[in-house]
Amino acid sequence: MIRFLTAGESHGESLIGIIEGIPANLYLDIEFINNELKRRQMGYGRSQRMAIERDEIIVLSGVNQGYTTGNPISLMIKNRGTNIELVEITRPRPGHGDLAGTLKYNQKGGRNTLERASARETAMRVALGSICKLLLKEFNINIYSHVVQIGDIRVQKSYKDISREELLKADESPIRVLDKEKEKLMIDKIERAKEEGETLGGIIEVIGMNVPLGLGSYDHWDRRLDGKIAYSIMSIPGIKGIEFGAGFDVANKLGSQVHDEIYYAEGRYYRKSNNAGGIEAGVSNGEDIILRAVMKPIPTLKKPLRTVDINTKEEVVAQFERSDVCAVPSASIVAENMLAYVLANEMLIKFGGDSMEEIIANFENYRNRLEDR
Ligand code: EPS
Repeated sequence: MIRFLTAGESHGESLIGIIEGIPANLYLDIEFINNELKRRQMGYGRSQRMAIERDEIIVLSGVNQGYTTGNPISLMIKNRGTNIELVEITRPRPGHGDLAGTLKYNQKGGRNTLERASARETAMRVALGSICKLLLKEFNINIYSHVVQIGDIRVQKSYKDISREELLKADESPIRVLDKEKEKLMIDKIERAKEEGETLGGIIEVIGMNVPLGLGSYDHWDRRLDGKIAYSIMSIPGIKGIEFGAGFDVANKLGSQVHDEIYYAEGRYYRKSNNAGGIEAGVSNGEDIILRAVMKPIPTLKKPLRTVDINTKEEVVAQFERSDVCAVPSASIVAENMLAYVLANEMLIKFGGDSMEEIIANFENYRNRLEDR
């Protein structure tokens, strides 16, 4: 089993992460991990802070001569953008954790909540998740993402029409959008929101390719793969909902229009549609895992909403400090890496072992058994 913890404040010295359960003898490609961190930092509409940060990992333990040892891996990312005045937050922002955190932890204000609830923490999640991505790559499992909606502008293309090669092009777009016309409209929209002191949310799509049949289980409620993925994606700051495959649209359709018919060729079962998003009864069915998640607009507004001063109880407007206008493209990279964590963990649950060699042998054995079944 893989487990991880992160620590660190948004404007503290650094972020720290510990991940355990990564098997021995996995090549830890630092360049790949740093590139994932770079992908998360990009995106039109991020705070000026992204020009300051140059996220890079420092490996503190669990790796010897480039390979994992099976020991817990600990990482550090240094914060550079710590140049703001850390004033107390006494006028809590609606939609942020300021008020609940102040009262729950008996604080003078929301500062300590802001520091930990900040999406800065997701930098470390991406670093740790990209170790999981490296593990998945050993089995040719890859994860992609793109942005399908920002504000009310939606890309019409669905996952059915997008190839792997096309998905790779999301990295070339400043907002990870695969439709050039919509991309322009979205960038204009972000620009306008910025001028107006507003913020924007959106929808991301994440795709796991070449995921083997049989990850997850229906034997108990907490082993269902879709449940585990939903939990991990919903844990990303700002995410308010998730759907798989055809998603909420299935409510409008008949059973015969929704379920993916089963075919067989060249020693394997396959489907011509993927409305299930690659999961049936909580188990991966061998098709791509497809999910979409919605992110709310960032709660820190230059054009602030009404709130109550926690000292005077007077009606005031919410506090503002440097923030993003739109972080939807970044959320897609965080979601890729949270999905990688869940899938890598499921690979170990099913094919578990202490070294990569052992896991690969278990996997091959299973694959041979499935052939011509
Ligand atoms: C964030 C506010 C901004 C973002 C930050 C998340 O930070 P600051 O207030 O220092 O400008 O830049 O995101 C990151 C630092 C990051 O690495 O993603 C917030 O309030 O959540």
